[in-house]
Amino acid sequence: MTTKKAFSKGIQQQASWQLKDNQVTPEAVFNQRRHIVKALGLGALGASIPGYVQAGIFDLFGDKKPQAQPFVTQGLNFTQPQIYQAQQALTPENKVTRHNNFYEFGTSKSDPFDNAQHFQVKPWTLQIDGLVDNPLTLDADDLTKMFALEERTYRLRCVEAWSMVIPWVGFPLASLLKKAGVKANATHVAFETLFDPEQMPGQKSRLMGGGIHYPYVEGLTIAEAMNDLSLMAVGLYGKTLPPQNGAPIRLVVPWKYGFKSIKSVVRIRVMDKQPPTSWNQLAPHEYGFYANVNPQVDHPRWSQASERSIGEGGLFSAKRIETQMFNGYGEQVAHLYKGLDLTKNY
Ligand SMILES: Nc1nc2c(c(=O)[nH]1)N[C@H]1C(S)=C(S)[C@@H](COP(=O)(O)O)O[C@H]1N2
Ligand SMILES: [Mo]
Repeated sequence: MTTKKAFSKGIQQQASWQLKDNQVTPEAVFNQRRHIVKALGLGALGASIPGYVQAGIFDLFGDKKPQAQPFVTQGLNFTQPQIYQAQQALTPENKVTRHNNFYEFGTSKSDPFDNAQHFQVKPWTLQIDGLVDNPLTLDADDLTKMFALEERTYRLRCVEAWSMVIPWVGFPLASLLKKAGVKANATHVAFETLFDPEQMPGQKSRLMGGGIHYPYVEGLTIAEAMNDLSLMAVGLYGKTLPPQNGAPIRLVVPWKYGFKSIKSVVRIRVMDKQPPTSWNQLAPHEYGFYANVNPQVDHPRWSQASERSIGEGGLFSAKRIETQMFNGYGEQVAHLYKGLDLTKNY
């Protein structure tokens, strides 16, 4: 699979100066912010600037006042491969970090920001085991140092029919799996989020946690996991992830509904059968294992033909855009599903 091929609609090669007028503003703000950060002499992409300072300077349209002691993010070093740079307006950072699904911290969109600012990401242990030659145990520093980091802008399409465009920083899941050495009989990869009810109130009560049986678990086939698009993200907007977005490390699978992109991962297990997945277990007729974005297969309770683009369309309403098959990444992933009836295997 070559990365030089022309990409489908979603991520065509295009220079930033070719962006249409109506696409320019949020990205321009992002780039301008980088320059301001540099001009202030604050180091690589805002290293160690407390979130509230950044919010105060840059997040002009924030919905609510930040907490007194917000989580502090760190600047990251990364390359910017051309093919994964923004081809469309980025969702403003203050929407990406204030409109979240992270049921461990509560079920409303503002709960993760409100309840996760004191989440501990150090020490952290990420274990890679199961059907591998060399089981790995990564600590907090390994997460950002063990693999070369890249910035990649991906669309995120939630099954609830809203979407964002997010500049992630991370490394391919395949790099990690290759380092561990996947055994020949492996067929699937299972992922697990931290279980720590003391820090995650949603894990204490069924009401707070939306009925999910914790820890949150997800899974991919080996071929999906090895696809170059599958990213282990450790940052967004040039800095380490804030807790509400899945600090210190989360999966991002941009051609699937957002619930596959599991946050705050502590374990990755290579298996020889399909692992159980949280939303599928809770409501199997509504959420499948594959969960590929598909505008032709409606959710039992709503249409999947279009989506609300968060941050676009003004203060009180989001612009509606058409949903694309595989969220626009068909050229990279459609071959994975040859022969599979995508109207049934949702
Ligand atoms: N552990 C865990 N991971 C999770 C979720 C969750 O509730 N718990 N929500 C998922 C859903 S439904 C979506 S849409 C994305 C949202 O990611 P974001 O908040 O970074 O945009 O995270 C996914 N990962
Ligand atoms: Mo979602």
